Amino acid sequence: MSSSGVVLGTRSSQKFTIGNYLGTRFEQIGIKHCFMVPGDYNLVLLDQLMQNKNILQIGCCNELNAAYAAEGYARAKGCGAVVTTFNVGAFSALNGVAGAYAENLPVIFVSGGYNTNDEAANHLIHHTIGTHDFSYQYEIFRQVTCAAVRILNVENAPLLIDHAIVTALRERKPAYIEIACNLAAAPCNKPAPFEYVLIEKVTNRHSLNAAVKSAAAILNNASKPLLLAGSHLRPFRAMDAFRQLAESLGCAVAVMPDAKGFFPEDHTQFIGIYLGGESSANCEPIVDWADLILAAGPQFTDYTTAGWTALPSREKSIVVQPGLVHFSDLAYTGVELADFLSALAKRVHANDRTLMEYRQIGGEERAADQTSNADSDTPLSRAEMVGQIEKDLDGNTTLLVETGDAWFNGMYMRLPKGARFEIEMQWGAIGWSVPASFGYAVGMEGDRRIVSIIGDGSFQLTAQEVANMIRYKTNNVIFLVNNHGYVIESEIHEGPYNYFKNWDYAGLAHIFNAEDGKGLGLKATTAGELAVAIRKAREHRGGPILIECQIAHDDCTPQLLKWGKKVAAANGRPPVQV
Ligand code: TPU
Repeated sequence: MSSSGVVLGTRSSQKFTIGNYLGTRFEQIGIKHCFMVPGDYNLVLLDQLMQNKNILQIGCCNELNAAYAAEGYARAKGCGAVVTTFNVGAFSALNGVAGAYAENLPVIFVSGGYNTNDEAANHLIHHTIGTHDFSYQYEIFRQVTCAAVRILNVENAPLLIDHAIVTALRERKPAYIEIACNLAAAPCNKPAPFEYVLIEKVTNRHSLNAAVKSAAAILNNASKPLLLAGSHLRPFRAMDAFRQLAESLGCAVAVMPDAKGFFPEDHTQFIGIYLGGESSANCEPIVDWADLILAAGPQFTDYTTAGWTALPSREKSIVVQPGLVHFSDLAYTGVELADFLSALAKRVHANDRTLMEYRQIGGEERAADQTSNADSDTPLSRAEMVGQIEKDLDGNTTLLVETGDAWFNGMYMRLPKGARFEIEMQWGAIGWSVPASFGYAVGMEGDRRIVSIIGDGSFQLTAQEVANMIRYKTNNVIFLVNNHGYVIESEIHEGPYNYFKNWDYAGLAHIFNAEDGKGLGLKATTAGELAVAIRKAREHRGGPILIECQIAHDDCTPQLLKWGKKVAAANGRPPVQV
C-alpha cells in the first residue's frame, strides 16, 4: 500500500494532547491506518492524530464506506479505527459500526463533538437536528457499541479513552469515543504502556471443570459424535483450541457458512459446509446421522439455518459460546470458549465413526457445477466463473464474498491451505464488500491478496470506494457479477423492485483513474475472456482490477433457489395465536 496523497505532519510543539493520547493508544493496539472523512468538528483531532507518524490517515468517499473499511481492516488486523464529524458524518457511519457489532469486530469509532461551551450557552449548532439536546448521537451509538464515552472534560480523557478501547478489545465489539472539538488539542498526560490497562476475560475454574467433566462424559458416551464450527471461533480466539478438540476426537467436522475458513478445509476431518439441505455434498446426512453434535461458537439465525431448517436438535447438542456452555438441560456461565475447548480436548476419547461414514457414503465428491471446463468462446456461465475463480485461489488469497448469490458462489469453493474467507452473514448489508475489501487490503500483510465476489446490485451502493483503491494503489481483485438484478431477493420474493439501471461496471475503472490512476477494468462475456482477465489480474500492479463477469439473469446457484424458498417461508410464518 502506498501512502500517496497522505501528508504527514511533524510535531510542532512538545505539548502532548488528548488527540495524541488517542493516537498513541491506536499505535499500541496495532492500528496503523485510520479511516476518516474530515469535517469541522474533527479537523483539529485529525491534526493531532496526524502528528503520530506511525498512523496513516486514509480518506474515504463517505463515512459509511469509512466504517466498512475499518471493519474490513479489523478482519485483517484484529481491530480498526474510523473518525468522522458530528451527526452528519457519524450517522452515515452508524450502519458500519452496527455491522461491526454484529460481526464481533472491535472497531474504534471516533466522532468529533461540539464545543463544550455551547451546551451551557444554550446555543443551536450546525450539523444537528436543531434542538438543544446534544446527547442523542451518543445515546444512539450506545446501542451498537460495547462502550460509549464522551470527552467533555480534559481530566477524564485518559480514563474514558482507555475504558472504550479496552472494552472493545475484550468484548470483540466496537466502541464509541466522542471528543469535543475544543478538547482534541488540549494538554493531556502520556499514556502508560497498554499492557497495564488491558483486562482479558477470565474463566471461572469451578464452572470450567464441571462443564468439561459433563461434556467429556457425554462425548465419550456418544457413539457418533460430530463437531460443528461456528462464527464465534475466530473473534474469541478459539480456532486453535477447536482444532485440538477435533484432532483428539478424530470425528467429522462440519463448518457453518459464516465460519468458513475457521477450520482448515485441507484438514482430513473437514466434511464441508453445513446448511441443512444446502450443505456441501454428503455433509447433511452425516450431521443428521450423528447422535451428538458439539457446536462451537455457532450463530444460529434464520439465514445460517436456512429458515430454521438446519438447526441441530437441543437434545443431541452441546452448544458452546463465549462465556457459556449449554447442555440439553443445564448451562454453565463464566466459561470462555477457547478455555473450554482446549480443556475438553484433553479429556475425550478418539471416535472417528462419523468421519468413516462420511467417507463411506462418498466423501467430498464435488457437485457437477463446481468444475471449470468450457470452450473459450462459450458464453460465460456462473458455474464456469466459479470454477475459474476457485482454480485461481492459493494459500495467500483471502476470498471475500458479498451478500447475494456471491455467498453461495464462494461458500462451496474449496480453500487451499492458508487461504482465508470473509463473509458478513450476520449483518448482511449489501454495499459492505467494496469498502471492506479496500480496508482489508490496506490492513493485510505484504504477500496476501484479496479477491472479492460482488453482485451488481450490492456494488452500486458503495462503488465510489474503488476510487480509493486506485488512490492508495491497493491490489484488490474484484469479480463483479453482472446478472442484471437483485437475484437473491428475486429468489426470496419476486417483484419489479428487484431490478435497477445497468452500469458499465468495467468502464468505471477508467472514470475513477482520471489523470493518474492505475486501476484496470475488464469485461468477461465468455469463458476465454474470463481466463485472460484472471491472468491479467495476476500480472497487474499498482492498482485494483475489476473484472465484470456478465452472466444470464437466471443463472444462479441451485442452493440459492432452495435457500431463498426456505427464508421466504420463515418470513411468511403467520402470527401465532395465543
Ligand atoms: O447475486 P445477486 O444478484 O443476488 O447480488 P446483488 O446484485 O448484489 O443483489 C443483492 C440484493 C440484495 C438486497 C437488495 N440482497 N439483500 N438485499 C436487501 C438489503 C438492502 N439494503 C441493505 C443495506 N442490505 C440488504 N441486505
